[in-house]
Amino acid sequence: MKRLVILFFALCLCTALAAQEGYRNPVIPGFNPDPSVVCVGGDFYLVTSSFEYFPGLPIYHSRDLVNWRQIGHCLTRDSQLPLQGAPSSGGLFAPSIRYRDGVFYVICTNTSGGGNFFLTATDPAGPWSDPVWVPINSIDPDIFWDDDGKTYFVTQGDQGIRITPIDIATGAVLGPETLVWGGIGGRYPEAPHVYRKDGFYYLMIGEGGTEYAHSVTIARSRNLLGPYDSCPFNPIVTHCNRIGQSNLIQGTGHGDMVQAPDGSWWMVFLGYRTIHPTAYYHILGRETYLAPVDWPAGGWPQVNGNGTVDVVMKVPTLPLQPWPAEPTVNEFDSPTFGFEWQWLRNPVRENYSLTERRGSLRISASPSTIDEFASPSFISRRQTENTFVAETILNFKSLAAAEQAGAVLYQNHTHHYDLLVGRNEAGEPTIKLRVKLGMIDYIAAEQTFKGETVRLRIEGSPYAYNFSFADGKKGENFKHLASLDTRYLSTEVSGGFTGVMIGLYATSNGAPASGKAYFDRFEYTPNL
Ligand code: 6LW
Repeated sequence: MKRLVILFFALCLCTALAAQEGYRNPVIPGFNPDPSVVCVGGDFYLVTSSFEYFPGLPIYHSRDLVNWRQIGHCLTRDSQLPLQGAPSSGGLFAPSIRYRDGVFYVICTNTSGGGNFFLTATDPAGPWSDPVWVPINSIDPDIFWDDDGKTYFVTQGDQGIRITPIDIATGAVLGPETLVWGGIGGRYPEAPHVYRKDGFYYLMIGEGGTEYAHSVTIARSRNLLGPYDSCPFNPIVTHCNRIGQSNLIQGTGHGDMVQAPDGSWWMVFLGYRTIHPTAYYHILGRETYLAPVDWPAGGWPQVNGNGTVDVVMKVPTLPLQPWPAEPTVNEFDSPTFGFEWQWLRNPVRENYSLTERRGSLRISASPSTIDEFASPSFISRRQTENTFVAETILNFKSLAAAEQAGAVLYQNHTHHYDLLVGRNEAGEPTIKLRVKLGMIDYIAAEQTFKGETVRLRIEGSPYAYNFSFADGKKGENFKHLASLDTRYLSTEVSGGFTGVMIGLYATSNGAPASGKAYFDRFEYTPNL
């Protein structure tokens, strides 16, 4: 009897440990839109779009769909990713990731050079192949292999979703395209993915456009090329209804589904966190969200019960396997950049060095500026929470006159706040806070200070960014320079498909450049 009681409690403990309760959305914060996911064995791999940023298409790994770590990028060579002159929110649009016979496939569109393509790799951390281009003009491509062994290119179009047989070795089109489904009438039917289940082909898409009217809808057919019947309770995901109207999360749509090793189904999709349920604007861009899917045999998928999600998700999860926390301080004592760092377009590599001065990132000033579609001396990482502290130590001794360096909050080339150090006409070290909002371009604050090293600090809060600085490497008494509204860096104001990036920058503003800036430390501490 005693043994039975112990066995019973052990069993309860295991089941409690196995199916753990709850997780926090977004599962990948900061601008990580248009997520696509695949499961191979017990591992999940997910890619998101990256537009004009280089390297392209971050790839993430997880063992529980909740905890994700970045394992690299799919496009890391200039030969793979021509982004010269790509406009803000140009470049790489929505990707798809799929797996077949030991090979990973990532399918995407470079809207600034080449169009649709796919890459292959046997190791998702790379290296990935050079692009195989597919001569079909569209965005949001995916690939589906049917029982007939043929490969089909599934993509969007003005009238709806199109399916075309292609040669997976060359990308060549092998037959006519078939328009299979136009959605339920929402704007921009896009982001198609096909799933084979219980004798049906399920076609899932995004509709409504990537703003507040966004949604996910689904249809099914017994034949890949249709006709498709729409799900009677479409849309299966949206916050554009009475249930979702006061939710902090808005714009939910563009999803992809995956079956976990335990047979459970899940959906990843994009959405964004507004500043407050009554303050309808967002600065972090579109992030990656996760929801459980109840998909009965021969039935329709139901997402988290009512098609909406919350930041705090009180639902059973797969056994949670968290990764070690990302360090908040970077002393630049590694010879290579971490995966979180991104350049605007194809970088001028000689303008950056992590080895020239140990423990420092050297950025050489460039005539190019972040106001143009060029490759400025600018490297950045995603702002992932509305509340954060970012700080860096800048030694600007080697900057030439009229050259500037510092930290930037960058939404796009027309909307950014620049905390820059240089020298004034009298040669005095000067810190300036520049506000660039479209045609509005002015210096919000300016101060002179002593020395050639300065600590720059930016504190983010939902409604305001606070800018301050301290003289010298060890300076502790930070002087408040100014506070600026977050609203004006929001997507609602600036447009675009990305999110705020926190960057390090050096420029000669168009003049011939010769100077260097040394960043001795970078700290980014997000507050959940
Ligand atoms: C993406 C399209 C979309 O390709 O926005 O949200 C485009 N939907 O599906 C860029 O993210």
